[in-house]
Amino acid sequence: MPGRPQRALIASSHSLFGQGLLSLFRKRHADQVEVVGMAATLEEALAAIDQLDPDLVIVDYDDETLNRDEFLARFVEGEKKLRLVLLSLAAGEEALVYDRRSMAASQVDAWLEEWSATPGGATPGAPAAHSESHRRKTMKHLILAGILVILVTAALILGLDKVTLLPTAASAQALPIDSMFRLEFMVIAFLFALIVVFMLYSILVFRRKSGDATDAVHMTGNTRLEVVWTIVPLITVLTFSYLGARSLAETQRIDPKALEVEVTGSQWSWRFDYPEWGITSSELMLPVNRQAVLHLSSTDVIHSFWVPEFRVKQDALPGGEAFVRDLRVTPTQMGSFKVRCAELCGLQHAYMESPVVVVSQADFDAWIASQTGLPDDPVLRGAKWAKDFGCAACHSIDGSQGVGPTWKGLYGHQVTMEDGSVVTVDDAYIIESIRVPGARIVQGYANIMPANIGQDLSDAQIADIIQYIQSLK
Ligand code: HEC
Ligand SMILES: [Cu+2]
Repeated sequence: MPGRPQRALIASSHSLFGQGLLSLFRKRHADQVEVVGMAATLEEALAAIDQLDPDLVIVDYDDETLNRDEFLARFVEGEKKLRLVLLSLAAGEEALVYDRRSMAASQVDAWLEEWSATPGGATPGAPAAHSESHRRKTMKHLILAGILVILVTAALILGLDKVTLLPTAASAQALPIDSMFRLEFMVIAFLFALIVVFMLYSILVFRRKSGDATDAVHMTGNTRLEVVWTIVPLITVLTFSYLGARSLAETQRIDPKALEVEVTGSQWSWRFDYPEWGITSSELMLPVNRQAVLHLSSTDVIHSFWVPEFRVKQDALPGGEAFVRDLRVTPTQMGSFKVRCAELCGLQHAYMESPVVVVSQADFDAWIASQTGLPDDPVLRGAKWAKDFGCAACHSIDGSQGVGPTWKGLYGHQVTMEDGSVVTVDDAYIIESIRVPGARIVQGYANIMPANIGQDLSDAQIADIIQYIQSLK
């Protein structure tokens, strides 16, 4: 392998430096390095370079009278490119080479060999930005890592497509939301692959070989790369905010013929009123393919109306008219779903679910007809009010313990209050309990019955509830 020995010029004002190297090369590397001359100053070196045309210049790193920065500026960074080695023999066991790299004296031999075995190649230890073979190697790494990024991205997109994060999409509003999700997953998959592939590739391919104590190549920056990694994320974020705003507008598009439903959340149930027909229901019945506008409010704390199949979600706020929020859904699939409360709202928050049923227009009309006629039996009516107004969330009718006392056998019984007084349950007591829940508190229970739950109940409805409670023996 070794061809013609490298022609070296030694620059040092200390003759010992040159003599030492000279004898080292003569003894050990005669076939690799031939010292063609020695220079004590920069001027001498310049003259010698012109005359002798050496392949490389070895500069005494520690020589203060020699200006090594001048050498670097002229021959590494300047016009005339020349292989330049800065060698320090002063630092005891350490030899310093080319300014940024230091190596143990024991490594210098191996380094010299590697160095002379690559004629025309880069000076080992020097940033070899201009070498053709280095460029080829860099390209090879980039192409390999690029292919890996594409493969990992594709695998991630396929994998993420298989994961069902959300149930079937059952509303028109779900479409723009799901397509945003898909797009975001793709970009996320690509960015994840880009970062992780390059990181793992570097960790594996460029890991330190055993016995190598050298520093890595010194880099001060790469303007092109920095501009790219600022502009690309900027464009990505701007694109997503534009697409997001467009999708949001699409989910809020108003259909003037929308079906109006008033949705009231209270701890811990939902109530649905259809003002057009004066219907109150504990389940949300919707006709398919017709937009429904839900006017959301709350009687107590903040709740959040969420049917995952419809994708859209909106808080239900207490505070009256001014705080009513609208949510628009156009169901596209018939079937039974569930509305959940998506805002932690107290003890039974997790069970604050109500049925949502999407039916054909004909079935919807039939349901409306069946709801408008009220049963003649006040007990049946009372049961309906207890369900529709959410009393059942806290009061059982079978004697089991709930958040509130059971209604089974309540009427006519003696109840002990918090202050020790005893009350016999009659109409007046029940009316008071509903209208002013905080007036008297049953012993062993907290004062958590919603204070304004009674405000939407008429006296007649309360009378029905009393009959209903009376019937629960
Ligand atoms: C968030 C839970 C909750 C809801 C909803 C609720 N209550 Fe209550 N209720 C309680 C608790 C707790 C008590 C016992 C403490 C008290 O006296 O305020 C109670 C007490 C009562 C009592 C007195 C019972 C007794 O044993 O003396 C009546 C009657 C009553 N509620 C009726 C209703 C009616 C009617 C509704 C629906 C319109 C309703 N409650 C909704 C929690 C609730
Ligand atoms: Cu809630």
